[in-house]
Amino acid sequence: ILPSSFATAMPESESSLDVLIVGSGFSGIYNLYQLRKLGYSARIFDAASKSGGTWYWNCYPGARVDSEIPVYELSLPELWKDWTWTERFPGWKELRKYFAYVVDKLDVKKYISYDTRVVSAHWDSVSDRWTVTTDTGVVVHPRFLIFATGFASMPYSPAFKGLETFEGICHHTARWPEEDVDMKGKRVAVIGTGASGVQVIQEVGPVVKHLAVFQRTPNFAIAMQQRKVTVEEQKRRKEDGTYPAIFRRRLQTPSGFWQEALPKPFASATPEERFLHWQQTWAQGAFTFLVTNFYDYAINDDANKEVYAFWRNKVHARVTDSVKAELLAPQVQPHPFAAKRPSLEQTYYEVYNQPNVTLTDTSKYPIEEITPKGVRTADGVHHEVDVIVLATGFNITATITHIDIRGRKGKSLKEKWADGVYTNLGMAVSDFPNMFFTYGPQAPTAFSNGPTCIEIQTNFIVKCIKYMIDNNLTFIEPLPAAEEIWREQIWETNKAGPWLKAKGWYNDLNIPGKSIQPLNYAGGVGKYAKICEEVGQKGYEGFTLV
Ligand code: N01
Repeated sequence: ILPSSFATAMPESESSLDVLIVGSGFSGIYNLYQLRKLGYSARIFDAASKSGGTWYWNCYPGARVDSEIPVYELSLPELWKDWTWTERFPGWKELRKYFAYVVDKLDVKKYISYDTRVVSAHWDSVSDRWTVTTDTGVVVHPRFLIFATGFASMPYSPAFKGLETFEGICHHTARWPEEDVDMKGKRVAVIGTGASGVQVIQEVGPVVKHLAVFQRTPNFAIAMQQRKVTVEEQKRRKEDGTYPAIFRRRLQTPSGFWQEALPKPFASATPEERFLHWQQTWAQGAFTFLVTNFYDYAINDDANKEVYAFWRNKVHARVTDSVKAELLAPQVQPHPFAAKRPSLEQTYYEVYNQPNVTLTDTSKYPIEEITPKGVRTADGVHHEVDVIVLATGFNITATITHIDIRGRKGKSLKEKWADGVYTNLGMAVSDFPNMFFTYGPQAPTAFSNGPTCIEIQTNFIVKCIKYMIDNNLTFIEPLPAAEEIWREQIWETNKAGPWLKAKGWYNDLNIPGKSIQPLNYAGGVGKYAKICEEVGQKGYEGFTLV
C-alpha cells in the first residue's frame, strides 16, 4: 500500500516501473527524458528537494563550475537553443536555474519524486525485478535500475578528535545550508584546499574578520579567467554552428572538452616557444593550459618540472608574504602537475595578502583536535573560530555503496567491492542484474567533462534497455571475466599518466585505511565512447544476457 503523499505524486500502476533512476542531476534527467521518449515508464527518486544533483548539494559560498559553457551543458537542441547564461563559469544559483529550466522544458518534472531517498534496492530472482525502498516508505519494483548518483555525493568528514564538541557553526561544503551562513566579521576556519576549499576561501576571505586556512597539500590552481557572457555572443555562436560543433567535438577528445593536447612532445619546442605557448593558454583560462599542453607534459619529468616552475612563478608573483607563497607553491614540487586535480581560481592567491589570513601546513602540523572554541594544530597553536568549513572532499565509492544494494546472490555491493571496485565499462556489476550507474568509478568521470561522459553513458544504457525489451530478454549483467579485463584497463591507462603518483580521490587514497586503486578510466573520452559503441554493436559483448 502506497502512502497517500506518494499516491498523489505517482499513479499506483507505476510501482511496477520499467526503470527507476536515482538522482536528478544531468545524468538522471537525461536518462529519464530518453527513456520516456521511447515510451517506457521511468521515474526519478531524488533525496534533494530540487533537481541539480551536485548543484543542489553544493551551495557553499563561491560554488561554481569550472568547465566553461557551452561545454558544460546538455547537447539537446531543445534545451540549448532557448537558454542563455550570464557567466562563462556559472555559479550554483544560475546552475540551479538551468536545472529548473531543463525539467520544465523537457516536461519531465512530473516523473520526479523529490525528498525521496532510496535506502535499499534488492534484486528479486522470482519476479526478476528490483525491490526499491525509500526513506518515505515507498516501495517500487522496477525492471531496471540506474544510479545517476555521480561520484561526489557522499561527503567525507575526517574523524577529528572533538569535532562534536565545537560550539560554533560547522558544515561540510557539500551539505551547506541553503539559507547560507553569514560570515561577515566572523572568525572562520577552512579545512582543505581542494576545489571546494579554494572557492570558499576566495569568496569569504574578503568579508571575514579572520580566516584560518588549513592546507595539507597545495592546490596547483590555475587561472579561471571568468567573464560575463552576453546574449548576443551566445546567439551568434548558436547561429554560426559553434554550439553543435562543440557538442560533437567534445565526444571525440580525450577529456570531453572541445580542445586537445598539442600533437608534439615537450622536447620538440624551445624553452621560449614553450613559455610563450603557456602564457597564451594561461591567458585563455579554463583548463586550456592543461588540456592543450604538450601531449607528454604530465608524464615527462622534465616537462612536468618546467610546467610546475612556470606555475610557481605565477603564484609567487601574486603572493607578497614569502612564507605563505612558499607554502602555496613550494620549491620542492609535492607531486607531478595534474596528478591531483588543479582548481580554477580567480582571486584565491590575493586572499593570502590580507593580514587577517593565516595559513597552516597540516602536513607538518596536523589538526590534533577540534575544541569547543576552535582548531588546535600540532604546533600547539589554538585557532579560535566561530565557523568551521569542512572542505574535505568525498568518499567516491561510498556514493553508491552507502545504499543497501543487494544482487542475485544476496550479497551487498559494499561487500562485493570490499577488495576493490569491479565493473564493466564503469556502468554495471556482475551479480547485479539490470543495474547501471553513471559518472561513477571506472568510467572517464573525473578525467572528463561531466555532461559529455554522462551523455555517452546514457546513450549506452538506454540503447541497452531497449535491446533487452525488444528482444524479450529478462536480465543483463557483466561477465566476471569482462570486469577483470576492465579493471586491468583502468590500471593500465592510469599507469600511463601521473595519477598514481599522488595521494587523493583519483586513486581512492583520500580516505584513511583504503588501498590504492585508480577510480577513473584514463584512456580518454573519445576512446571510451568507441568502446561502449562497439560493445553494443556486438550484442553486448562482455555481458550475460538471459
Ligand atoms: O575535495 P578534495 P573537493 N586533514 O578531495 C583535505 C569536484 N568539485 O570537495 O589534498 C587536513 O579535492 C585534502 O588534503 P590532501 C571536483 O571534481 C568541483 O575540494 O588530501 N586536510 C584536500 O585539500 C573536485 O576536484 C567543483 O592532502 C584534509 C581537501 O581536504 C572534487 O569535486 C567544486 C584532511 C579535500 O579536497 C573534490 O573537490 C567542488 C585531513 N584529515 C568540487 N582530509 C567545481 O566545479 C582531507 N583534507 C569547481
